[in-house]
Amino acid sequence: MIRTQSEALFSEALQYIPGGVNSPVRAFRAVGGKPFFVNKAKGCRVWDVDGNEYIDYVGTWGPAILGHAHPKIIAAVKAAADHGTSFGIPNPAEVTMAKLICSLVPSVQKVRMTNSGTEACMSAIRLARGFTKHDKIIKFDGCYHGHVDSLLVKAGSGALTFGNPDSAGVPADFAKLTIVLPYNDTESVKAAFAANKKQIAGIIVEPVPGNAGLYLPKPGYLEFLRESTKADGALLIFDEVMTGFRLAPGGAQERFGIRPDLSTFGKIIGGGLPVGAFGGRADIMDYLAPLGPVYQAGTLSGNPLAMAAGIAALEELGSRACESADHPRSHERGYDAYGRLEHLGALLEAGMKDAAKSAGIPMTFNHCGSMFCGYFTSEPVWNLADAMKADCERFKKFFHAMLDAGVYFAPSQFEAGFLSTAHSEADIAKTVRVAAKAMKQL
Ligand code: KE4
Repeated sequence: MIRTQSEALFSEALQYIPGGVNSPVRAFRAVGGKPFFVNKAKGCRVWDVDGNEYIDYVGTWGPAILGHAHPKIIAAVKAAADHGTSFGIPNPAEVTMAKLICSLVPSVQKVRMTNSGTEACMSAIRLARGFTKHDKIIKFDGCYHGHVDSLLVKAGSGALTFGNPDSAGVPADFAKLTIVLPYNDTESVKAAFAANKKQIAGIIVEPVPGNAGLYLPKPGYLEFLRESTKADGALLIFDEVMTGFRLAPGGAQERFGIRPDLSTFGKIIGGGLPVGAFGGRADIMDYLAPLGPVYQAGTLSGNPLAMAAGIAALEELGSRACESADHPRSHERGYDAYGRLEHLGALLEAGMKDAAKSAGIPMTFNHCGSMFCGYFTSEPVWNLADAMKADCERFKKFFHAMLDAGVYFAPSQFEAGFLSTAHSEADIAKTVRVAAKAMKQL
């Protein structure tokens, strides 16, 4: 594929933006080569500045669950923009959004909007510490909760008592209050609570981790985290920035039947505009300013354009019929967005597994609803250590072969892929056909 205009833009970007990008994963460092620049997106496709078309399985990292430029979202943003872009004064859309989130997610009795998932997770951690008056936090390796100082932490030498910074600029003293444990492992959680009795403010966890590829909770694991936190007076915080409103209308907590104390959200509820949110039990949320002693704020929190886009997205997701003329089942009444996403996820998994088998390539393909990751390993992947066994060199070759054939997967073996209601069975058939061909060259 010719990408001369993207290359020229990247050279220019490198002069003004660190690494030429506003978020590191976009720089293609994990797959080599140079990023392409997009100036148009519609449905499940994006077009780069050289006019190349790609079937998009990144979906701007989750927000585009209805596909790009969904007409109802675009219309909502245009209508809202005519009345102003920001007020810094309460606006009706904030109430509509809060009621929608509370109605869709039963564990959320009150919710506060932010401008990113990072802010949501940072605020939820501060709230958990303020409410419990405990300082330590447990997180899991491979889980990402935004670039929060206290969460950019890797397992420390005293793994059960404190962590070490996972980024320059994070003071060791900050990291010491964060304990990092292996995901899907119950013994380490028991040992951490035993070694830190009544010192843990909370566990923050991606219920279905999507930031080291994608792996699932083992049966009973999330229930175990719920009981362990309750027994010690710690809070259970579900980071549903990625899974929220995607894995079910009420997110992973609905899919797996868990009631966390707090949850964080983002992505889908902004319809592609900057957004985050955190919510949960009213007795905890009421510790927030201006009611309580935990301070949290944001100039653009509840921004009217982001609210309009997010409300349109949630209402469309909840509508009973998915509007997409080219989908063979869209005419069926009651064939709703979530049923369709499950169907497409299963179709992609079956096709990719067949492609790998026919090419004689070891691949573990994990999926949960419309989130997925194909790891180039023959081993099952249940945590970060398993994921690290994947053949990244093979992934790099596969990624570029797919990209040159017009299929855009996440530019890292350690990222999740996302389906949308705008993907069709024909798109998946093409993707699988191209993947089978690419795998034969690996
Ligand atoms: P943001 O601050 O990027 O809105 O959200 C941070 C965040 C928090 N929690 C989870 C579970 C997340 O997946 C994220 C952000 N996800 C990444 C995808 N790996 C965003 C892509 C990027 O960083 O450019």
